[in-house]
Amino acid sequence: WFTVVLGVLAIIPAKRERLQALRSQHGSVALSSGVTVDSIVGGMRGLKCMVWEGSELDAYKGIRFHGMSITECQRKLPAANSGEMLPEAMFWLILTSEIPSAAQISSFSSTLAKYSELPKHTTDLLDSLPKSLHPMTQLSIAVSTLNHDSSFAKQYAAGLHKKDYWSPTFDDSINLLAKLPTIASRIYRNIYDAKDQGIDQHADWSMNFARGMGMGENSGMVDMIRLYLALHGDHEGGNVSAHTAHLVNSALADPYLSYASALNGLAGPLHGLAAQEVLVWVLKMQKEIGDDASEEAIEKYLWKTLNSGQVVPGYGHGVLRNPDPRFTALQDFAKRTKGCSDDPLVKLVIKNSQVATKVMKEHGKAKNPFPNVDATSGVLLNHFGMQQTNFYTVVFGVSRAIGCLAQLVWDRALGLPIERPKSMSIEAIFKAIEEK
Ligand code: FCX
Repeated sequence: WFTVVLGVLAIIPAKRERLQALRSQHGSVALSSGVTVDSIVGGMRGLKCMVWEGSELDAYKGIRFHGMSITECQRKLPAANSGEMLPEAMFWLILTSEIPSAAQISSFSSTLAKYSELPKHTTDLLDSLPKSLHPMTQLSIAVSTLNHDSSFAKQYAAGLHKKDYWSPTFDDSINLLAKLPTIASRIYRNIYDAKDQGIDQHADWSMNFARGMGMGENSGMVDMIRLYLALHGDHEGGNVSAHTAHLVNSALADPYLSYASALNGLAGPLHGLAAQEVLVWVLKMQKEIGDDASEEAIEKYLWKTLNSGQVVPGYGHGVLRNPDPRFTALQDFAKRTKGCSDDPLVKLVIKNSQVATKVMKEHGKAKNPFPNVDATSGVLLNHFGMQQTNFYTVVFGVSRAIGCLAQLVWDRALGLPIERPKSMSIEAIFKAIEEK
């Protein structure tokens, strides 16, 4: 092991130099139509190379669900009695491009409740996992086990015609949506010893999620979960979780295996885990500089993070070049919910959002100096009673299924092929440029 490590260490500086030279000398050279060296070595930023039906992301306006902004969705989608839009209505819109009626959503919520029960092998496995295992790992494991009863896998093995793949994909997707809150809340109870209030067959998806965590009577939390699940559902297809689900499913792995893979990507700190990272970072800041910290003290704390080579969690974005409208929607929720904006930690997050953008601009590296959704989601979950920061990405994981699973249905209905982009070594790219 040691000799191999030494061998790798010896060649890292030279390889880094070659990559740097490639970018600085030939970054804008296109190797195939529209595909520059920069896009090949730069994480394929902005490369238009996949179909995604449910939503589109504009760098300045933010997310649109079949053309509708978040505010329009809040106005037009069926809502709970409290007025908060229902995430299952967002799923319907994303999948069908139609605004469902209240009656359709009420019946859909009941369907989700009806299929929410988990198979015994899944609950036994979940109950056997160590409490110290990260809840995202537990979620991904549990979702994978549902593949045991996949309609798609069974019908495919029995010789299903290609044109019908979408139908069992749809069945598995609805079944998975129904079961995700049950899995997530079981993980919550197993790790944090909460009380199970049981599934209410007449309640909506979010209420049953909250009930599974013993929070069904906490109306602020239930509404926060409704909004959170609706907002995080889809953010077009290029992000790590969405793209992973689409990629893995393109090999005709069933929706459970595809979505479990997406969850493993969501668990990365530059993606969904940022929700957890933000609150951990803010709590450390609070401990170090206090609740009522001055702008100078916040600024100093931000520079300390940046100067130690770490990212400021909750800031920056691969596509957005303005404050994230999902961030704004959550901040609006805090403003209209009694007591929320008086919470010292919520106040600190708001103050930080003003100072951080200024510091990020001065730092000059991030193309987007503004807050993304993760900058504020955790502090609100914390306000309503979910203090367990390492569970925040699980809530994200329940939500992101909305967009990923709707797309898998379309992927199979449209007969999209297995994904197989072309890769090249650094030297092969140099050679291709020379030969041009
Ligand atoms: N703090 C410090 N540096 C940052 C930064 C931040 N918040 N955001 C970007 N940068 C740095 C990058 O690390 C990169 O540095 P490098 O040149 O040394 O590699 C440089 O600025 C340019 O990056 P940029 O093109 O602006 O951003 P990317 O598309 O590469 O990355 C993410 C986008 C979101 C990964 C990046 O902004 C980041 O790490 N943010 C913090 C983590 C976070 O909040 N993630 C959640 C994002 C999202 F909302 C979600 O998926 O949920």
